[in-house]
Amino acid sequence: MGDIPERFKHLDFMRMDRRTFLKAVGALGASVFLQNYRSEIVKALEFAENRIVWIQGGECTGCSESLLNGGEPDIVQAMQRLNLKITYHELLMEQQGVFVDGILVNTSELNSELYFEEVIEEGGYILVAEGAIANGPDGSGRYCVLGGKTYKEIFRKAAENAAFIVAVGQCAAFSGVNAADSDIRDLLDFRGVAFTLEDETKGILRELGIDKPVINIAGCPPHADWMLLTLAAVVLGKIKIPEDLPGVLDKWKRPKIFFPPDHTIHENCPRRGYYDRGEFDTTVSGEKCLWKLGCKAPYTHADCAIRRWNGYHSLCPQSGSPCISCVSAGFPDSSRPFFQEIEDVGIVGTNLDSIAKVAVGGALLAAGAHAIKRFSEKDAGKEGGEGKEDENGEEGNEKIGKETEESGENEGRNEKTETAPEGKKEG
Ligand code: FSX
Ligand code: SF4
Repeated sequence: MGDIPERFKHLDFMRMDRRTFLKAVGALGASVFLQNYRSEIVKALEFAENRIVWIQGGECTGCSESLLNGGEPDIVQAMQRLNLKITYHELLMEQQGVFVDGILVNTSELNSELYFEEVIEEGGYILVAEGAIANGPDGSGRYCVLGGKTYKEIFRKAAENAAFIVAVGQCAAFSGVNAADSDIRDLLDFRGVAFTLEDETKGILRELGIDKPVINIAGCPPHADWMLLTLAAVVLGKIKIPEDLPGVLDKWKRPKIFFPPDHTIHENCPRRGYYDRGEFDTTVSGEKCLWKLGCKAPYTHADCAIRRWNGYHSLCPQSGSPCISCVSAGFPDSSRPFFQEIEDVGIVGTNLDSIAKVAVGGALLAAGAHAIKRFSEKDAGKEGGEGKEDENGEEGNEKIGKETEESGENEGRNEKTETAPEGKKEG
């Protein structure tokens, strides 16, 4: 992310109000942020103890991997600078055992179990939950058992004594791939912490009767910055819990600074020029726009294209993979089929009003004009809309339109659509 931008250089960081702080955090990478404000952070945290208990359920460990691969700063540096103490982390403690005179006296599994009980007893920690929580079969949670206990029970204990909960990754936030449509989905009954897919009534906290503040760090996996900087903002008192949460989180409990309601990945995609000129790849490994290969970035709200991944260098569409919108609450089913042009599955191109609402990034310039043309040819006279219904009986185009409409990002987009260059009108 480079050096600290001029506009942030002379600010007294610790005196910033929340809005400015969040802007700074959003504009700076974790590395620049932590380096430049190190002394202030140390001062602020002199007496603070920020214990983190990190538990893992139904997941692939990609979230922890993403954090560990964050790079600059690495997790150890970040912990030191933020005075974070990862008191318990299932994966990192895997090899831990109790030693007496240098000799291992117990199994790591038993040790971490005993240790976990102690830590939970103390309470007051930040609970970071990674992975979905199995509720099946029949509410027993037995489809995910760790060390003889159900993860549902482990989660319950950890959640009850936590100060608040950060659900990292799509699985913890929304159940993610665990809740993908399948013959056994209902039997397994995997839940997210506060939501299951888009359903807030099905979060495991509600099922367990626990009321705790929750922050969702979406993504499969989430960017290391999203996790680290959220924790930083909270431990520095810049986000006060629970009173500040309604202002800083969106309706999916995601920090708006990283998942901006008025910004989509498509707006800053390095392939955007191709999109605007109507030049699309139709097979993988090309260099043009990936819209026709199913790119979902035009309606995906995340700062991936500004922040970028892998040391702030790249993002999925940049490296040749269409965005699969892994930060959307309904993921993965809401993004399926992953590699098929959206208009072919009825999201764009069935209803002119909805096309305006979809507001794909900068305006549906190329693909949008193309979609409108196809609509006009194929479906003229059917403007009432015969869009493909998803399993909730909701039209795909309406569903996407709703989110963008709420965010107010549609304004002006329709106008641009009408100015789409001539060259886009291929059949
Ligand atoms: Fe889920 Fe985390 Fe996807 Fe994996 O562990 S968010 S499957 S990349 O990473 O929980
Ligand atoms: Fe980039 Fe995808 Fe937008 Fe094309 S549709 S410009 S690949 S984000």
